[in-house]
Amino acid sequence: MRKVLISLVLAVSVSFGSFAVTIFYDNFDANLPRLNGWKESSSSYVTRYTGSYKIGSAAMQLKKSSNAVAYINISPYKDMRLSFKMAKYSLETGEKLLCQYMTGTKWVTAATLTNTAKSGVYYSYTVSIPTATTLKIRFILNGSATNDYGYVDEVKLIGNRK
Ligand SMILES: [Ca+2]
Repeated sequence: MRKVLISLVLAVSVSFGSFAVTIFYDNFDANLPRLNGWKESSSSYVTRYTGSYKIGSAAMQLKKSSNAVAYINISPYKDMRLSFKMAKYSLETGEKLLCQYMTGTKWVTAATLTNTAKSGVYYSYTVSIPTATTLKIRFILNGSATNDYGYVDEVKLIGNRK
């Protein structure tokens, strides 16, 4: 019985032993004229959006064919996890909203939201990020018309200090 208790205490202290820190977080709720910390392919197609499909007071909206990239210095960190939420509206067959990341020379697809997803509903994703110097996170909408929309919210990168 005592042995069981000790293992339990050990297991708890291992899981809470190192506290994850927030390395990057954007909920797009800050009322700024432009998205802060993102490089947009187009300032008219990638915007801060306060309409129906958001968490909190705003989200990032991507229109037609566009993307937004964030560059994050991750050299002090390890055990990283990237989480984010994506929604779509009015996408047709073959059109999709993607999240990709790069820590070396190749983009890795973290999540794909296709036209078959429910419109205006946020889907949550979490992926592990390998240890590296720089992390690029990219959201891409492969739509074809200006009424094809992708939405991104609650982008968060957590990790432990090395
Ligand atoms: Ca938000």
